[in-house]
Amino acid sequence: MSDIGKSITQFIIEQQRLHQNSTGEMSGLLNDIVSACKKISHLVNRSGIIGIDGVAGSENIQGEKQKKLDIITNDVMVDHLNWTGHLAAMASEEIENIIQIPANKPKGQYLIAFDPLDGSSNIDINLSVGTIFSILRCPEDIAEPTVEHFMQQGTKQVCAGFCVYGPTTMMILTTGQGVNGFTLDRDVGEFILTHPDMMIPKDTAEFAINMSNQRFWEAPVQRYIDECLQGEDGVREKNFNMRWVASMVAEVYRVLTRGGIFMYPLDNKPTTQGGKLRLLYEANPMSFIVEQAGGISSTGYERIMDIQPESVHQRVPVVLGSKNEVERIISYHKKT
Ligand code: P6P
Repeated sequence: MSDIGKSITQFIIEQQRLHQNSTGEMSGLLNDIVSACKKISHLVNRSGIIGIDGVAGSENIQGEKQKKLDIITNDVMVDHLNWTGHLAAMASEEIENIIQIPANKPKGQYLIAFDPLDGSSNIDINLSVGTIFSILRCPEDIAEPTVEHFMQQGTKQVCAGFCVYGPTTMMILTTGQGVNGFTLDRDVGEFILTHPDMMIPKDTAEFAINMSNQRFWEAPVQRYIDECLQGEDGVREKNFNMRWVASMVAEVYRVLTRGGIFMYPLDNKPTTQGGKLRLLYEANPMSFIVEQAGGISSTGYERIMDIQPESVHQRVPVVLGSKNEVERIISYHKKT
């Protein structure tokens, strides 16, 4: 019998039962994240009505102008997660240092890194935004985790997910046994399994890249995009479509549903700090999901989930999506 229609709460608990020594901590943490994302969905949907859209007048550690919702959604994540006893510490795109669990609250065995509202530049133009999260184990017997405890390769993730606040609110989740998509049923306030076992088509004719950076790209990316633009008259012998939403959650969800390539490659802009996207709470969780759905996620030169992180807000180039297409791009990088 299909699992479609099953609630995310039931799904999480049944997944837990697949692991014999499970303590239920992960299930508890995931349910806390689900509650936070439901609250964020509500706030995003009402932002214009209750006056929390627009800019906050401040900058984050990234030097990016913060939206009011960047700060509010960060607080929602922290307030939903810092008291439940499942986490040892948190890291957020919006906060420079790691976030400790309050001394009077119980600690748990997991670490979480999150981007509370990815793509927030889209808030005021009513395009999709989302929350991305990555869950790691905290090394044993650590009373107060430090940045060093977050410096784990993406292969060490025990769970990754994102919630996309679009025409529908969807939660996409992996714990290493495939990728499942849940749609928020607002009438009952529960995420319902609508997209079980999501798999990325191995081939595609659709790429997503910010073309305004073209003059800054390295040769392999220039070559790949040029060939796509030549279409059926060129070596690819087929025409390509292009999308760019400027919201990674929307791009990755599209890739999960119909295939494609999403690229934010290295460029030689003076302001570039090794890439645009952040490793711990954007590239790694999305890479875990993409690989679990049969795709590939690379910098062009190496598998993203193999990178040894060196800092919380470290940036990396990202090329992810349909297996055969990413392999072609990787081959172009190898030839360089
Ligand atoms: P650009 C959003 O700020 C983000 O981190 C990703 O979600 C998105 O893919 C990218 O940056 C958009 O970057 O340079 O096109 O605004």
